[in-house]
Amino acid sequence: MENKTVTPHAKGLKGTIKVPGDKSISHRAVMFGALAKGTTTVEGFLPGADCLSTISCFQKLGVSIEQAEERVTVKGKGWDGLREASDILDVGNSGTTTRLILGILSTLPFHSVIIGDESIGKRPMKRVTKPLKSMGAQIDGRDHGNLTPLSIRGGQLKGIDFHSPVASAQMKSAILLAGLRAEGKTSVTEPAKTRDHTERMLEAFGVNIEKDGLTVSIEGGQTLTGQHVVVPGDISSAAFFLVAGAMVPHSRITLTNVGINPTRAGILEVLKQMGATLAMENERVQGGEPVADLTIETSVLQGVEIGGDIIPRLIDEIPIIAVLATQASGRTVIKDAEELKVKETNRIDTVVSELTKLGASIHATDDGMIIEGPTPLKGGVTVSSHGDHRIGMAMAIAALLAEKPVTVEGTEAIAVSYPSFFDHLDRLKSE
Ligand code: SPQ
Repeated sequence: MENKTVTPHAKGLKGTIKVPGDKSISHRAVMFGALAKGTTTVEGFLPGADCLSTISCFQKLGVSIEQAEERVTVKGKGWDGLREASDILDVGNSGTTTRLILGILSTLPFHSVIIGDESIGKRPMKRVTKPLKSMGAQIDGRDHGNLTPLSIRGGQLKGIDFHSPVASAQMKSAILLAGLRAEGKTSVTEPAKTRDHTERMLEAFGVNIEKDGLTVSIEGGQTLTGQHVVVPGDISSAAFFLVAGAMVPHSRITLTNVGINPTRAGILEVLKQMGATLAMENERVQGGEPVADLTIETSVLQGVEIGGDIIPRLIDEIPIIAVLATQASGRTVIKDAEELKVKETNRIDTVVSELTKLGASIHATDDGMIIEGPTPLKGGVTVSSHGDHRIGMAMAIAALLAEKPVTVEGTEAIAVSYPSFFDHLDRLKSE
């Protein structure tokens, strides 16, 4: 296990950072490239551990994929070009790889086995395997097909009209991908709008999609054609430095080329509501996704209430929003966020336990947390990532404001989504 001691840095973070490529979009670019006919080239790919797991799974399924840093070339031969793997498919720590590949494998007339790490082994897959089984796929695994290892035998599926009980882009995507090869129409209706990268990118690959409010529908039998995909910077990675810039005194940070897709940009609304000085420049559309350069400065912050439909639009940013809330005046309430319990860790428990070690006034609720601020954060303690990249980064940012150095245990997890995180942090400290 790797540990990192982060020294406080109250004298300010300054500079410009280009955050790495969006994780959700990088996964989809490789997957859709593998399903498409013709070559797909990806620029700005995130070479994080999760996206490398996606590449390795599709290579095992017979797809030629070359990756060098942020450039990927996928030589797709269409769905029929995928072959039974001679080995198990290891998804590592990646929930996105697991759930989306389940949708794809359900349509393929051969046997596959998916495994992942200890964290993946605890994450619920029935939310995806149940509807896929009702479409005709044969899937089994521990806990009646809920937990990895999962064994899949796919084949000809029937379209479904699925009303999802939880707002999850991974569920929506898995079912739509299966629907692409199913007989008839497949519809997914969500309780609240989730990230729409699958819909946007499938359209760019030539697929016809119908959207009506919270319902997305797709006709089976459509083909994908290889594309050039430009991946924007990941707003979920930018979030750590947006928060650092807002709360560390004397800071001014510019983050360039950040994806600001409204289904992901809830953090920007929350920062503004909390009083952050945040500017957005150079708004443009790149590869079907809106992007902008964001500049944040040290700000006077107030607590807020966050709940309802905004939650899926900032679910992965809640750990770092909790850190920000420790420095805001008054109470911050985060509610309707039960989904935090089924991420890489139970992020309600891990955020509350680690911020408590730093002296924050925070307590868990059934569906979120309540934080009272502002509180000074104490140093000289050891906190843990619990193997969760977002918890590791949130703790490293919190440590910038502590009274003494803080040791963050398990920092290797950060490579899942932001391998250059500490290099970027050091650069902002030194400018
Ligand atoms: O891929 P994984 O492990 O599920 O990653 C996380 C993360 O914090 O990076 C969640 F733990 O992001 C998910 C996100 O929470 C990525 C994702 C996607 O790319 O479709 C959707 C969200 O998950 P869900 O379950 O709400 O659909």
